[in-house]
Amino acid sequence: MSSDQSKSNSQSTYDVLIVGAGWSGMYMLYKCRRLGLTARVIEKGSSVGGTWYWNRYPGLHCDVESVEYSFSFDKELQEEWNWSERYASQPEILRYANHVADRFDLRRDISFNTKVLSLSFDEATGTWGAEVEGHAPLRSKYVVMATGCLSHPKDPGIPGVENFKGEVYHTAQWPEKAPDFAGKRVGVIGTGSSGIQTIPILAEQAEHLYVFQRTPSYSLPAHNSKLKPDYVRGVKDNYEQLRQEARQHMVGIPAPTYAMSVFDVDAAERTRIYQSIYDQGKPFALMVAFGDVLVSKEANQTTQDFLADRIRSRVNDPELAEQLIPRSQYAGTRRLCIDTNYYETFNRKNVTLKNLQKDPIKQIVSNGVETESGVQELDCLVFATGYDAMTGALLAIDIRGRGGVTLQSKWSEGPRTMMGLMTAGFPNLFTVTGPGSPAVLSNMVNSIEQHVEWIADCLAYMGKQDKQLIEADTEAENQWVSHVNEVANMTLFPLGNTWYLGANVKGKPRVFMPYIGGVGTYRQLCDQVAADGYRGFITQ
Ligand code: FAD
Ligand code: N01
Repeated sequence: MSSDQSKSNSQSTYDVLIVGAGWSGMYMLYKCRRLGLTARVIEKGSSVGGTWYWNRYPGLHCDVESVEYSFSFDKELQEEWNWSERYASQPEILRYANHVADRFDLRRDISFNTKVLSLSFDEATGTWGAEVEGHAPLRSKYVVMATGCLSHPKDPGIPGVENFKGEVYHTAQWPEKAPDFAGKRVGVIGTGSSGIQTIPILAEQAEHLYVFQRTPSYSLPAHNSKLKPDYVRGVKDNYEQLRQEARQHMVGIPAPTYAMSVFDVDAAERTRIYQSIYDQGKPFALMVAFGDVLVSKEANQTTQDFLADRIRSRVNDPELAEQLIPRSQYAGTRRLCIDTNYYETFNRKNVTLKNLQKDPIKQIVSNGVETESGVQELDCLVFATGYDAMTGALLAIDIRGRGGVTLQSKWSEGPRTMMGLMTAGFPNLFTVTGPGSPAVLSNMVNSIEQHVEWIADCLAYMGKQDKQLIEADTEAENQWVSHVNEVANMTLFPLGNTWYLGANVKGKPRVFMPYIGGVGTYRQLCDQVAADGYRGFITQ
């Protein structure tokens, strides 16, 4: 145990307990200090970075441009950090996370290799008690859950994994020491964003790569490149304006949003617009290039047709190309992927597509994957099978609010929150990017900053007003949940089988979890609630 850690173990009462040391937890800690509050961060991992600490798989890059997928709260930080690539790689983003931690001396208030197991609210004292693996119990007035939306890997639900005699990896728990795939037969299960990014690299390393695809995804070439110093200078000179635009934008990036219908232009013009965005490698921009792509099936069909043609143009074997094209899936209702050479990888001789829609997996056996047609022998198995998203990390902790009611029971039919920030019956417990907020549909750093700033302002308000408790009002929460559903039902999103709906996890209630009203609109609503003395929240 480090001396810092033993010091932290001796003090057990804080103003704020923060769970998680990704972007959300780090920035929350920074804000707490600025407010003069004592805070302790509990983090499972051995260092900061969250997503970028755990996901070390080869090929991982961000899907929002690096100059935008970064903190804006400190001008000097923004000025001194130089991104080398348009879409930075995981090692570079992790270096940035470490730089932020060092620059603001955050580590002294973070306990690494510790895990929150339970949280319970004591009504007599109005405080939270935490049981923490690897740490003495803690007590705090406030708790901020910065546990991440995509941090709890889901169980792939394939029988027999324990019988496999070869090496097993998960993209979300990738070892620090890179595995050596040379001369080996490697199988990857999953073709979402993680699979699509790592498959081209694994194909270069393995003797033979077998891609087990159940549902194909739409992907755009990233056209990643080194950033030129004069481009970076230009961004920095203009940063304030770019950040302002991002804060007001539907998905948190500084890009135009168009109200025009895809049918306001002829087919040639439409293709020209799609192609121009595609050639720039901008997945978010593609979905907001027209106002109706995410709300009209007919409009969306034009995007699907365009993307399907692009897939055909990248794969030599026409029959194989057809298998890589998503069917019955509205483009953009799953997060669009960006890739480097994903479809081209299937032109390699050492890559085989295993189409699970035609030939489903029966089980994992000692020497490989058994599908209905037989066993594919493998030396290594890589799961890129995704997450129990948005609620997984929260519900993995035994959280008990007023009257000992558990969060699991309150959310048994799906998460219920007031604006993704708090849930009624759980006073003084905040969620960063909680379900009911638009975060996962956006540039998440932008959304995280907005949430953390709202929570910090709320804590400052509580102090100034000498109030002890704040919690979501049940009636306001019900109205928010209805609003989230109402807005979602105006779009194509609820029609997908996606993690946004919990559809990827067996037994999970099927509820559209994010708020799709847009980052800019949501920010204004949150600001208005605060300006109205935290309307929809009960304070005392
Ligand atoms: P996280 O980074 O997930 O951090 C949560 C932390 O909480 C983790 O370190 C975890 O160990 C810790 N934790 C959880 N439970 C406990 C517990 N009980 N006790 C102690 N610690 C706990 N978003 C984008 O906008 N653009 C991108 O390009 C992008 N790329 C992504 C790539 C991948 C592979 C994944 C999985 C997600 C990506 N995302 C992206 C979403 C990404 O999760 C967010 O952008 C962001 O990093 C989330 O930060 P966070 O701090 O909220 O959560
Ligand atoms: O997970 P996913 P992910 N048998 O859920 C398949 C962010 N992210 O880690 O759809 C066979 O998207 C599953 O198939 P199906 C981003 O927000 C960003 O890839 O269930 N297959 C699917 O193909 C993203 O949306 C980046 O039929 C099984 C895949 O596994 C989110 O994280 C990079 C299976 C899972 O895809 C999650 O992405 C990475 C089974 N039993 C992640 N179980 C960037 O680019 C699951 N699958 C920035």
